[in-house]
Amino acid sequence: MAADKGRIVLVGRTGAGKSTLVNMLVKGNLTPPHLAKMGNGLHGTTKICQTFDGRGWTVIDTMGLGEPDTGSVSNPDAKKLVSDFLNDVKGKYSHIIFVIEKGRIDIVTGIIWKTFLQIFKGGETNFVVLFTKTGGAKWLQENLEQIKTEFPECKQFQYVDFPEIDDDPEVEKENSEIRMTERDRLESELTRMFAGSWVEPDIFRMGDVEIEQKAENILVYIAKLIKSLLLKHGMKALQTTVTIFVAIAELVNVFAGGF
Ligand SMILES: Nc1nc2c(ncn2[C@@H]2O[C@H](COP(=O)(O)OP(=O)(O)OP(=O)(O)O)[C@@H](O)[C@H]2O)c(=O)[nH]1
Ligand SMILES: [Mg+2]
Repeated sequence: MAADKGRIVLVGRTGAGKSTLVNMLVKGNLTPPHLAKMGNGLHGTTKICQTFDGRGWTVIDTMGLGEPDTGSVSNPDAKKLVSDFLNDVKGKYSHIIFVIEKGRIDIVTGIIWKTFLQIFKGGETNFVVLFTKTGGAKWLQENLEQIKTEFPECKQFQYVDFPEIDDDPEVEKENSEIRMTERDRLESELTRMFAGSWVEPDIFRMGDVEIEQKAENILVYIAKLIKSLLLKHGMKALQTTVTIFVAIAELVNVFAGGF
């Protein structure tokens, strides 16, 4: 099907709501069977990058970053993980969307955002930061000025709330209508934003060798970033599973030479 509305890539932390967005945009509703499997937000559900077409959209769903369920990943695997990711998201886009669950702007989200900036360098004009589970427009309106300072590289901010499927048919009927209204509003906002202008991030033109190099650079970059954050905030602040693509310990060993 022709992607006349746009071609979107969704990137963000585990459980942010990327696959839910795929289902709403490409299928139009959350009625099972789902196109993209959705999770409970705790463990990574989407393990690979997948492209979906429908309702005029092409949407690339990516695996959640930040909380992989595997433990430590060895360096060659880490590099392959990143270069595979780069190859999967290499493309032209109408919207490059960073998806965040409301209330989850913290150090981990900060690291993922900075990694996102590295991955999609050259595509900045079409960046969107999209907050999910906001419970309406108010939260973003009230916090927009602060949020803009957290994401200075981005010029477009949006919110959405697609309530989860409810077992009670009466409640579900209402939820389904809310989701449809939300979908239509979000779609018209997305269409308004860039009105047919697409971007080609730098990786779009890269061959295999350059992608390999970029993957290496990104790993070194993340390692340095984490090292500086550790120095600034101390180990405690980062003792969660800060494991963007690979385990911290691995990054430390390989690139940073210990802390
Ligand atoms: N209330 C509400 N719940 C949402 C929204 N978006 C997603 N959820 C719920 O959040 C959970 C995770 O959603 P997913 O769409 O699987 O998240 P994901 O970003 O694809 O997660 P990974 O594949 O693990 O990276 C599910 O229980 C969804 O029903 C939203 O806008 N509002
Ligand atoms: Mg998913």
